[in-house]
Amino acid sequence: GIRDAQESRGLGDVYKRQVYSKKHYLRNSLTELSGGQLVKPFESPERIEFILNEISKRKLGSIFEPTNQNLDIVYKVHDKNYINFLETAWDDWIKEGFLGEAIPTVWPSRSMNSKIIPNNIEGKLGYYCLANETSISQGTIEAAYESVRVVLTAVEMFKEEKSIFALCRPPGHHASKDQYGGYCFFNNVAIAAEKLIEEGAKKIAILDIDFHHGNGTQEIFYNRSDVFFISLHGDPMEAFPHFLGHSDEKGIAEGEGYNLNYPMPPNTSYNLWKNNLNAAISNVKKFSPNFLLVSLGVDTFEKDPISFFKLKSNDYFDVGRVISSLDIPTLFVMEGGYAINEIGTNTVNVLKGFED
Ligand code: SP5
Ligand code: ZN
Repeated sequence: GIRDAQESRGLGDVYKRQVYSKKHYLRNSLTELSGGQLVKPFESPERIEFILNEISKRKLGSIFEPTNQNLDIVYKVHDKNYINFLETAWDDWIKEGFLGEAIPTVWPSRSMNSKIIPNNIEGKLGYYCLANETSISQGTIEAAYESVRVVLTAVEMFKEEKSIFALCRPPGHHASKDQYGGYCFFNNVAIAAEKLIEEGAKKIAILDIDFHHGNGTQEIFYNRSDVFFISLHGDPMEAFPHFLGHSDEKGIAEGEGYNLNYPMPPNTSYNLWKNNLNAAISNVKKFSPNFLLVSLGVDTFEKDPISFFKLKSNDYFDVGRVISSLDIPTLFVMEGGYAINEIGTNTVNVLKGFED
């Protein structure tokens, strides 16, 4: 069952600690624009429930609720106007009398690339959105803040634990300083990194193994050398988010050399993927960070409905083993994974492989 974080503090619990909030359910959008249709979103509440059930079934360890957290840290990662927009978007949309969920229809795209933020909600949606498969619905912002509380509670557990799992939902790695999309609103893993740095950490590595490139995380830390971002993902020439994630994106200014992308083609199987994981791991090792944050998506799975890699359920044990070889305090942060029936198995396989 779910225990209060206070309850077992300092008891030398040998099991992994996990943080989960049932309030993720507040993110319960009904529509995703996909293939020209409005379909039931792939990023659904059931995802996290399946993972939670598998954690209990396979006795992975204690599950904690998030504690009260100072959310000011969100302002260090995201733009103030963007946060204000997210907080008011649903109300503004409803005030216009619209009947569906909030979806933008127009953007400040290349041919009218204005930096002036419109007052009107339809204009604002276009300004702050990077991918409009992601509808904003009632409760979205509350769930997004709860997802941040989950990751911040997990960060606190580094005081007692070397490896932690934050069951974040909604996910975060596509959210940039001032844009939402790809099912993401606040960049949970970036907020965790910023929190650790605020508390004195000098060097953080973020290893993003979600199928999709973590464009938001890359953008947030692109000019910084204290956060090394490394991503394995579907080649943006063929896959979402389409406009970032190429191998020549190495970082800028002080951040040059602290961004690394491993794009891979359709039908990539574990053999090639693992070669790139090993290369990524050896770069993390050279960097020698105080903490490793893993953006953990299992949409690399062969049966994922929106992705094109071919990893098998058993491969995820090995993924966990390889990451654990670094022997660095590690926080796993949940990102994507849409093959509902296997999402629990695949996620827990990574964590079990890591433990062993
Ligand atoms: C966190 C995360 O994994 N976000 C991913 C968001 C991807 N959304 C757009 C997906 C479009 C995929 N279209 C491919 C259809 C394959 N039949
Ligand atoms: Zn993904």
